[in-house]
Amino acid sequence: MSEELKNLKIDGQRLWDSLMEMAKIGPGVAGGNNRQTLTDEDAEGRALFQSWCEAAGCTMGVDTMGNMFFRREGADPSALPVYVGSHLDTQPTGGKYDGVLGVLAGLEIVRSLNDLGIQTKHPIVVTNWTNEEGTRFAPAMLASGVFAGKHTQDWAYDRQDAKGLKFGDELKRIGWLGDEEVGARKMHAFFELHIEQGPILEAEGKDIGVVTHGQGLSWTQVTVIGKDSHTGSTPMPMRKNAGLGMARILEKVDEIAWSHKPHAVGAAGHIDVYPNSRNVIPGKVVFTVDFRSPDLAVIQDMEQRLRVEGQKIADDMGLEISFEKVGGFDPVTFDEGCVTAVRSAAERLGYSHQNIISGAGHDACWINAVAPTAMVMCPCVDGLSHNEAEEISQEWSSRGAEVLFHAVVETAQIVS
Ligand code: HGY
Ligand code: MN
Ligand code: MN
Repeated sequence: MSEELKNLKIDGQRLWDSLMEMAKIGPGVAGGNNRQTLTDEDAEGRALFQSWCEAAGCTMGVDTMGNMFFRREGADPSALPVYVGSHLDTQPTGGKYDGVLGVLAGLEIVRSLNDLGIQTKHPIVVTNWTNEEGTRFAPAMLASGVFAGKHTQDWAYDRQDAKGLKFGDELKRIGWLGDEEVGARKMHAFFELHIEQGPILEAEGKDIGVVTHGQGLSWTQVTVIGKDSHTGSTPMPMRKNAGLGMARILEKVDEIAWSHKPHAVGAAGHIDVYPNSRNVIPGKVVFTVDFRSPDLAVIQDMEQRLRVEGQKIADDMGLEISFEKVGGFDPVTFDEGCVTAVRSAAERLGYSHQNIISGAGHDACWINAVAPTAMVMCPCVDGLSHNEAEEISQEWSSRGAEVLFHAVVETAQIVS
């Protein structure tokens, strides 16, 4: 089998051109992308992806969470397909490669198999998972989570964005509410290529990350209530400053994460201050604390200490506080067989590689619960992501896609 795989090459320039073409849809303001889930820009990107996949001979299926599936037939149509993909939605100040590289590398595999006239035993299905980012509608990996049975569809449909628009209504509005039952599809395996979104591979001079595990994630939404009052005429002892309460709690979040160094991380990326007026003491703040670690016990300790310390800070300041778990998943261990397929592909191709734990969450973290799953990572410049300046080299994208190609085709088994 390995001999046949040796000459499997993708067209790196075609993949790069497709990345640049997709990047024109939902442009950001600083060279990246703002193609948030279920926006008109997301719909435009989906339509472009659909046109490319259908031009490559694939047939489309869409489920009731808007997940898109493009099937390349196999020699044995009854064999469970090998799925490969990621997400096309971006952060509001996102990069051109986060998620998109994994989806378009899946398409490049189909295009390359067509060029090479290769048929695989198992069908291959290229996938775009809806709302991986979880920015507009929390939590992250929402649609792959419903697919894996982690959330109900009704709960997902009710998720609201900052303007009070509901996920289910927006999915219908953009015309991507499919008819397939979500989660009904069964997989032989799932592979996802993703940029590392961290500094390790570039610093170590490695082209490929063989992702053995994914760290766990916890999102706790904290609401602190004080009292709106005049910033000028309210004496200091009389203030009930929710903004100050939040600041003290966020100091504590940083301390808690550092107490579990070197792996744990903690911060708040989402912060809403009310009334957010220059001369009003904030009477209410709502913010989401994002804790992560490869160790579940550490995540649970950080969550617990946030509640205890946060309550103490609020009590000392005469503030009210409430906590709501709005997202999270346990650390994952990817499938040994699929991880080995990734590692042996990198070895066969002669690409430098190392094992790595994913710092970011990915759809693969949920799909791992319902199918043998593994990820391939490529470096990104300065480890930067979730920033419009996110950058990778064309060589990194080609090598990551080639390793993905070998792992997918080895798992799908070449028959001719
Ligand atoms: O939050 C995450 O880790 C992913 O980028 N959505
Ligand atoms: Mn991503
Ligand atoms: Mn992301």
